[in-house]
Amino acid sequence: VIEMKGLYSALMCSFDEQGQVNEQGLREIVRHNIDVSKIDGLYVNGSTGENFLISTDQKKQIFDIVKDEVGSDVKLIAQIGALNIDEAVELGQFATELGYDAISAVTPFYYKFDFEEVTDYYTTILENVDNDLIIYSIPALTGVNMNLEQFGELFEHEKVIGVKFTAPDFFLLERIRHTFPDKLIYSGFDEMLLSASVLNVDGAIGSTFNVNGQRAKQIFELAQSGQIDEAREVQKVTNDLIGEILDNGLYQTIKEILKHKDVGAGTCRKPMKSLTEDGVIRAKQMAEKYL
Ligand code: NAY
Repeated sequence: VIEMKGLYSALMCSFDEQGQVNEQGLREIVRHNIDVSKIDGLYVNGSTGENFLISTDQKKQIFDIVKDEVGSDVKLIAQIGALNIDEAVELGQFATELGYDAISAVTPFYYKFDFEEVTDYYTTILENVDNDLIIYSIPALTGVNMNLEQFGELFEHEKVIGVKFTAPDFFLLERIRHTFPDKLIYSGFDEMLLSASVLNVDGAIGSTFNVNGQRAKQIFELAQSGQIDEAREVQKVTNDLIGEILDNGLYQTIKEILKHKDVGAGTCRKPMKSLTEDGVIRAKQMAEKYL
């Protein structure tokens, strides 16, 4: 698992006005992440990829294009979690055959599943997909909160190699880190990267790394070498930017910033709204000020 450590962009996807995948734009986003943001890997079809707004065929199309563009330049994690368990298995098999380094699955959401059901979901995926798996925990969006013991139960399966931990709970994060030193922990909130890095996470997965990857890497590396004052400075600038992005509309603004870098990032899928004219101007100002 050591080679899976590092910083991963939660990859954006480019869509055209009809909501179809824009292949050229998607390839440009991938290249920007590798060549400019200098990330170690890509987390494909996560929340940031608007995964829960698109069809199974589109998910496969994206897995395909991204693998084709990346080759073996950086690590690839395929987010395959879905409420339809058959779809999750099918996508897991698909991404594994394409050569993705690991799969990841969001906890099942919406119906307020209990832990027995969550365990059954992961077991079904693990029994049917021949790949390592990273749990994707994002309680604020899924409603699924797991405690230390429950993470421990899921980690007992040797193919469960880690967790993408997207929660502002540093008590739990520290307990997981301490209790499971051999599992991979990826921090999921970019604005808390320094705090998570100090607790010795193995990496991070973030939406803003699509544009701010170099700073994210600095924060992570400075924290690892104990240069906390310097890391805090970079986190401060990063959070100035993230604050402005969140105020203006998260995914729309990151796409607009990418467009100012000549990356064909396209639009967001409905029902996500488009930026207003003012929002477009603000994104341009962010691009000029920070990137
Ligand atoms: C995903 O699956 O794409 C992620 O969850 C990546 C983590 C991001 N979470 C969400 C919900 O977008 O990067 C974060 C987040 O956008 C960022 O910290 C701003 O809050």
